[in-house]
Amino acid sequence: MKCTLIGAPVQIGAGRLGCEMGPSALRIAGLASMLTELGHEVGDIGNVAPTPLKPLLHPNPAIHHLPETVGWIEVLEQAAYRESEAAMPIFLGGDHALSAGTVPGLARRAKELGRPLFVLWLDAHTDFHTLDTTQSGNLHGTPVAYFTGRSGFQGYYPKLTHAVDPANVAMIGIRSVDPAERAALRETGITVHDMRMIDEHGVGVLLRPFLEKVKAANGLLHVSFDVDFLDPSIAPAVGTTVPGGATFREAHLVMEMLHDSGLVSSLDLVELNPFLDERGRTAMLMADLTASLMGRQVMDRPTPDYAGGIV
Ligand code: 4U7
Ligand code: MN
Ligand code: MN
Ligand code: MN
Repeated sequence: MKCTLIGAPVQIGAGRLGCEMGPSALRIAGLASMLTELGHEVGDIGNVAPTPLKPLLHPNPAIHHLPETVGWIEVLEQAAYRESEAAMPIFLGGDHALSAGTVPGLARRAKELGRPLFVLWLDAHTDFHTLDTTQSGNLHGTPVAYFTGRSGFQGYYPKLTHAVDPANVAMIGIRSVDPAERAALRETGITVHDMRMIDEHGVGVLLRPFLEKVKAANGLLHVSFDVDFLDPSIAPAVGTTVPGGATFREAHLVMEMLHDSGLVSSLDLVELNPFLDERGRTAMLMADLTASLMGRQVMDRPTPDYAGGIV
């Protein structure tokens, strides 16, 4: 498979600086050579830079770095659309605000291909705030609300060419949801699998029906992988740690099932803050998990085809 690495050193969407170093850390962890060893043809276009700033002021006083965020969204929408034509784009973050650019660009590509875009959101958080509801003002908490077409971004974030159907979004790993997000999520068709669901059913049982849905619809699948999906004990390099995250084994299973599905067409690796890492272990884990998603296996053993499922 052809894949292209795209560095997106966005850090102002988060509350703590440092995600700017994420693309470098992922490259230093050896991501490109791991993918080459798996037989992929890997390109790297380097890092993109935000479009020039336009003055923007929103009435919510908590919001910070709105013009910068919009600059990143614009450039990443274009990069995602362009780079998804000939290869699988892998975005090296950068904080999660970058997905407000990558996902709309991929939605535009999917529309052109006449195929629906599905999004798998691996995260502790739902990132479902609008500019009006965010209390931290950290805009990495807003991408899902934006790309699913919620109102509350008009006149600030770029006008969406194609929103993602909320029914095509599944979230796994959720364990921190603000009241305004929870209320808004109730009204949407987004599938939210919190950690309790993982504990009760197992992550494989939750993921399988979503993959079947993507396959049945001949969809494109974008995976947005926030480092804080993982438990902080194995992935400390993130500003927004929440205890009780996915284990090493759960994350590997998700990656291996994604690979076996053959459906993944693009990937965000986000929220890695190397300033908070311990001897590069989180960067290396993210690279390692990406290798699993791209086909590294312990044995040549396909995902068993269990009949049925709980959800
Ligand atoms: B991330 C938060 F309050 N909801 O809005 C907020 F809990 O991309 C966190 O998932 C957002 O890391 C986390 O600031 C954004 C908070
Ligand atoms: Mn996130
Ligand atoms: Mn998160
Ligand atoms: Mn985070």
